[in-house]
Amino acid sequence: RFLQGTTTAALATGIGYPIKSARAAAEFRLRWGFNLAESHPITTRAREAAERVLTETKGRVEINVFPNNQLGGDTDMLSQLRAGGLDLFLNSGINVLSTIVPSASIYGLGFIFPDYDAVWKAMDGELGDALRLAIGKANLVPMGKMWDNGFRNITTSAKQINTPADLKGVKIRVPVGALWTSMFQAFGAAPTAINYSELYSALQTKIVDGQENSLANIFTANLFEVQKYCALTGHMWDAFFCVANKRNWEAIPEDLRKIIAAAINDAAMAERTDMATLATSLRGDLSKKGLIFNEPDVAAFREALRTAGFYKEWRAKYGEELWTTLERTTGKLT
Ligand code: X2X
Repeated sequence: RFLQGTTTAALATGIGYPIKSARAAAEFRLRWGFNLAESHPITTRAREAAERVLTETKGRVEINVFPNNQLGGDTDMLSQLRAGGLDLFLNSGINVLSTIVPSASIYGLGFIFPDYDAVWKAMDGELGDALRLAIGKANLVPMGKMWDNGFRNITTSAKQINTPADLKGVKIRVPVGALWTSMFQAFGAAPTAINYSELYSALQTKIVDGQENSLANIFTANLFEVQKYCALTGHMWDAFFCVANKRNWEAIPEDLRKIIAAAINDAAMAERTDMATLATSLRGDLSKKGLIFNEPDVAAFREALRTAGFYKEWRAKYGEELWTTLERTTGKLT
């Protein structure tokens, strides 16, 4: 490929191009998009992975990282990924990815993981493997390790949420995935599915009164500016799959693919540690920003889901095989 015009011109004129721009053009240029803010650890670790890939492939593979919905919201990015304009996409299995791989959302069922040990045992194990298999059948190539998106808590602006009854009729934003809408309907709230790219403005203009997310996202997306209360419900845990467009991925030679996958998976592991570290300080940081925290009785929220028939309904949707795989790691749920 003849893509070296800039380099040649820079050398010929002797103007001070930094060394980086003077390297030979990469054989493979990949676009990697996701919704998280620039300051989120996922972005930092994704950029690190891209640097490592460039070094280890001796410049043959250049990954361009587009955080913060720079390429459009999740719904748009998923279309771009499927069409091949986007090569790599980080997305929650409960979010838009579930619109093409419904089973990928199963780990988002409310209150199924007590802590991170339980989470990673399931997602790095049999349950995660089953979901990666399902994603593979949809012509997407999942990397082996998921990226932590945290346990989720509910924020609101008008009133504090202490019990499930407090959620009655509350207009709450949820991501674009059927499980999320279903869960907040089961709580008695009025959920609206909105992409993360539109979340800040939806809260600011009061299209919705509240939302639910990890403290890391509440912090890095500045949601504390447009929310007043945070109820520490920890109602579900979420993470991102890194998925590649199959055709584009298979066009890359095997040895280079190995380097890319290893760099991405190592970055995911480092990001998990970042999130664990952040978890110890975010509540304090957000309090300083004015967010008012409360710790509701979480059992009441779980009971509200059970009473509404939420687990039964989703058991039927996921099917007995996947449900059994899930319960092998979580214990009996219904
Ligand atoms: O959209 C969200 O709330 C986010 C960033 O947490 C997800 O992608 C699920």
